[in-house]
Amino acid sequence: MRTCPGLATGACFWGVCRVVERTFFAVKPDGVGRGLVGEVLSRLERKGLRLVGLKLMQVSPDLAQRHYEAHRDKPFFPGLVKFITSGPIVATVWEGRDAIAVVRSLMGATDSAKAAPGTLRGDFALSMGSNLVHGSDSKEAAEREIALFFRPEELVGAARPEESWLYAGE
Ligand code: RTP
Ligand code: MG
Repeated sequence: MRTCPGLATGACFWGVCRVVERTFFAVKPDGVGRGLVGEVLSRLERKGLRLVGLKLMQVSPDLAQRHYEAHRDKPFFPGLVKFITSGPIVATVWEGRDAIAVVRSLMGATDSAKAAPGTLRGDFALSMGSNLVHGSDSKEAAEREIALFFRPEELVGAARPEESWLYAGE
């Protein structure tokens, strides 16, 4: 595989070029505090997604408010900001085919008690508030959230040798 010239997040396999999607994904303070970082990230790695950004960080109230600005008027907003700033998170960016939808499906439903077994929330959480992980829910959100948490130079594309097996020429 090689990176396509002219495409910010493109890739070529056997001469076929495709646009690869990027998404923002975070392990929330409960996941870090419960020692589940490795377990969580390994699910995305095993799926075949490519890790292109990673940092352990403390979210400030200002960053939390900007990240969750779509929920600013909701009654749960103050609690959401309090929770996401209550301890370190692991902020990541992943790349791959349909990465946004793929990560959302690996996460499971927002209310962990209702999340399907086999999903991250379904297997490791019980709560609506402390629901372990965050993932961008649209292309616009992914672009916005990646830019909020990472500088461009912090994102590193590292091809995985087995990608020729992961993508059947798509
Ligand atoms: P996230 O943004 O954290 O990845 O979660 P999500 O997309 O699955 O859910 P979203 O609708 O974006 O809500 C953001 C977070 O707010 C809390 N929430 N509480 N009490 C409630 O009705 C309620 N609804 C949402 C959850 O912690 C959710 O992760
Ligand atoms: Mg959301």
